[in-house]
Amino acid sequence: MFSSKKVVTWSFVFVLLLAVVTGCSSNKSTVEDAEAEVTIKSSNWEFDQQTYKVPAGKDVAIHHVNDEGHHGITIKGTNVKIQGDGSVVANLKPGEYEIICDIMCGTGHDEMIATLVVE
Ligand SMILES: [Cu+2]
Repeated sequence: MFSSKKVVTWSFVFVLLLAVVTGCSSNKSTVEDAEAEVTIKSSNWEFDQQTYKVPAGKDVAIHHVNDEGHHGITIKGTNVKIQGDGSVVANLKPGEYEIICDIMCGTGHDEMIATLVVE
């Protein structure tokens, strides 16, 4: 006896396994297994460096830490956006990208600009 319920269950398991296998082979890595990392620290009202460098074409863990105040970063021309403290993984093309604070943090907000060099 081969019930249709069983067929549905096994199909589901198969699809799930397929998803796991293809998921592993994709290049979307986690913060833990990124190939490089960079930490951007914010205070009132500046980033701890004017320029940050990361390798191109690699999974880079980008960390944002608020040392003082409450800030967030957006890296223009990429989909990197971290509001408050946090980390994301990005694989970027070579170039220079502008890092800005994207949380209205007060007087010096507009001056919070840095550069991310990807090479
Ligand atoms: Cu700001």
